[in-house]
Amino acid sequence: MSFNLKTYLKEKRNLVNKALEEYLPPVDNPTRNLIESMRYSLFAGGKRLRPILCLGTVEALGKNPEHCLPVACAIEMIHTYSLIHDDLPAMDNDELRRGKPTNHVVFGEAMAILAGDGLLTEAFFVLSNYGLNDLINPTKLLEIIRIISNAAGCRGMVGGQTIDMEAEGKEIEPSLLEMMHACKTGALITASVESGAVAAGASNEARNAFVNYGRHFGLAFQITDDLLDVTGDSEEMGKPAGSDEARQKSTFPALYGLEKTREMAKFHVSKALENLQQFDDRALPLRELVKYLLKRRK
Ligand code: GRG
Repeated sequence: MSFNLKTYLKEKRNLVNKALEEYLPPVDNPTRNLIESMRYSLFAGGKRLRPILCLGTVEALGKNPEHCLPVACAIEMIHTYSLIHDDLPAMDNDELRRGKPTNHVVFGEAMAILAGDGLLTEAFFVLSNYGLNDLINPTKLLEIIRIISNAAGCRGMVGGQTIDMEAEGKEIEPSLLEMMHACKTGALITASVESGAVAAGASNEARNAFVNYGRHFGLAFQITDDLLDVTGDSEEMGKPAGSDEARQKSTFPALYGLEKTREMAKFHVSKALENLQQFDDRALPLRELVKYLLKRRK
């Protein structure tokens, strides 16, 4: 079967961008600045990785991914809020993201906080307002909301961010490093595939396989992100390389060295692929996507 990942990603990104436009409130007074600030980061050129994982899972299970667009877009809104808050002076104090000035640099700190709050809340509005359709019934929608809120909050992303913040400048145990990443970036990635699986009506066995794919994908993603911070090109990445070391962050390369870290990335990619073995050719995009992590440059 011939398959072009680049074309696939572009097609899915377009679908997601169109749906986001449809769901977002219009830029209008008196909240013009807030909506502009939310839109600025939401349309700043993100890869749309999490929504694509969600749609790809629905497709792998033979269902129409378009029915899952509200779920995919809600996840991207949560992801974008997390990046806006992560860049704030009180957190990482970053001035560049996706090659553009960060939200607080453009709109000021207070508005950036509100834009993040707005996006997080909007995600759950989108889910509840647009989520029900021929594929997703109320029971599935409630389960999807449970999965996403669990992954985004203190048991997931916010919890991971807390561990990260408190570990800065300290050397942490490898097990805590893995747990931090599983929560900080892995949880939302896993929730993207799991919610797609629930929407498509996966059996328990299939759902577990996707969850395991998501966990290994998340770790491979974070490990390759750490590698890029050491070996990547600032211009291509749209953010400065070497920032982890400058901040004395515990990373996989710092703990294990480059060679072992590359092996670990390969290991998680192969485990992710192993979990897709039971699925047919419709899972090809998910297979190619995880393999692509080993080649990514941003
Ligand atoms: C502030 C509550 C709160 C959480 C922040 C996810 C996160 C938690 C921080 C991001 C820190 C970071 C840069 C981690 C490295 C991996 C990562 C999540 C990169 C950004 O995700 P991509 O590459 O971004 O999918 P794009 O720009 O493509 O959307």
